[in-house]
Amino acid sequence: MSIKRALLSVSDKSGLAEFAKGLADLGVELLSSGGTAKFLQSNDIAVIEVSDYTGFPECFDGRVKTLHPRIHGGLLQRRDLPEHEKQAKKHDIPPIDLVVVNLYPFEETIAKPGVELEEAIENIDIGGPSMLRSAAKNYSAVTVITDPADYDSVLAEIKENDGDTKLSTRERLAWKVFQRTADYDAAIARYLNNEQECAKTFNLSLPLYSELRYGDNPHQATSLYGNFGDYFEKLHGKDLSYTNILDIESAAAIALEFRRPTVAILKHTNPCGVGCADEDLREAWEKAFETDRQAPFGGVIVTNRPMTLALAKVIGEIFTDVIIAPEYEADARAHLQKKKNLRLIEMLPGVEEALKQPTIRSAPGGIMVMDSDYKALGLDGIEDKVVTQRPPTKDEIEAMRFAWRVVKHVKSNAIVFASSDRTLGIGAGQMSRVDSCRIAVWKAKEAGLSLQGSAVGSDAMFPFADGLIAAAEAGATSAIQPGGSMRDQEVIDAANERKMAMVFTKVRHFKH
Ligand code: 93A
Repeated sequence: MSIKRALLSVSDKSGLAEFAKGLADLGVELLSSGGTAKFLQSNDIAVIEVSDYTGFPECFDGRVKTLHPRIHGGLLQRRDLPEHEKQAKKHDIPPIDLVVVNLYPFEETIAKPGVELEEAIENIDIGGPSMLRSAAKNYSAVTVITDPADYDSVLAEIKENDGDTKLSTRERLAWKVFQRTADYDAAIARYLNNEQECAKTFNLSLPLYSELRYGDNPHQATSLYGNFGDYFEKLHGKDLSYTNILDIESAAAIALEFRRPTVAILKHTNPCGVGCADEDLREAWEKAFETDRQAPFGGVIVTNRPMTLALAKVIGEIFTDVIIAPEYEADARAHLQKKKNLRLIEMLPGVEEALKQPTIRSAPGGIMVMDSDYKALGLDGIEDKVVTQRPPTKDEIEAMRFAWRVVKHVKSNAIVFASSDRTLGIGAGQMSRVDSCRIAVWKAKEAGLSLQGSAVGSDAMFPFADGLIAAAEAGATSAIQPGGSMRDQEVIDAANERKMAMVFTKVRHFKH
């Protein structure tokens, strides 16, 4: 039996014209779905459109093109059963001997960053796999090709083999088809499972933004949902991981806390140092870096001004994982891009709005949705919030403001020593506040920085006087904290005894 009729319906049209021409030259009648028919006709190859062949138009935006008994009957009818032959005659369903189908590019579609669920769904091919499977099931009589790489060898075989393929070839091609449709369906299932996990967890239908490099650890797979790309753009460097995303969020939040040109260095979402300057970003960097010259290794650097070549050159000297800026001057970017693995991130306009969105965390069996802490600060009317006998000097107020803006972004329990334009010592994430205070004092000493006349900021109340006393003994002359402890009076007394000025913001900035 020789091949008389072929059906061609492909998304990837490479190599198709030559193959179809070869078939037409052998006298094979060609049927094609709309786009493929147009493509072949534009290559001067005669085809019958499937809609003419079935007498039924393509409909529902092309969702139904080839799903018709005249097509599937043509593919599935057995050639060795008289009963099938009878039915084929009765219903006027001639046999189709060869099928060439490759599928809507589902995998390529979902690999695009920021792809919407709707676009992904429209790229799920139904008619294509159906034809492939019908033909592959009937491989005893039907040749089925889904890989353009098979065109040449199949055509050669048809020519050499009296107008038909060998059974062994058809069997191999059928196996290839089922492998392909299985892979295709697996990709769809994987994608929808992720979508549903997200929808289930957040009761939101956020699109998958991208799979991340990995989670906290390499064995933890992590996916990012939503519109991250609307706020941050990666200009250069390795793929982002879960910890990168957390760091980027923390870094942006700190940098945008300040109006003056600011540089902050972070590690594991905590600032190692923050510095402000009037103009020169390098000066801001120096102040930030002096706070801690060791911890920034492998860290994150952020600035709230366009990255200059001068700053790029100094920070390019230390090993950094991620750099974030609202813009990069061309020479600064070129300089930093010399480092293959360094990730360069641009903060896009509107990022402050994103930081004001609620914080979502998993909880056993559900999720917690919490207002963002980005909005509240607690510095308004700071002069009226003094609780000590001595009011703060202007400098002390500025230092307290600085300490408060930073301590808000440090993991609790958090203590920050600062002057008006820089951090001097940071103690983060300890189980007792007094230990955070001791660590901040020790870090300042290690960095060779004097805490004399500094302000100490505490993200939550001092529950006892000991933390405040430790700060005073280290040289702090002003303190800023929410207040609200049962022992507030003891803490105020300790401050008064040491002639400190202290402010109660009445706003707490725990960060867990
Ligand atoms: O939308 S579908 O799921 N419904 C169909 O009936 C159908 N028939 C063929 N997809 C369908 N196809 C696919 O269209 C093929 O698998 C192929 O990828 C593509 C070719 O369409 P066109 O010939 O219009 O470019």
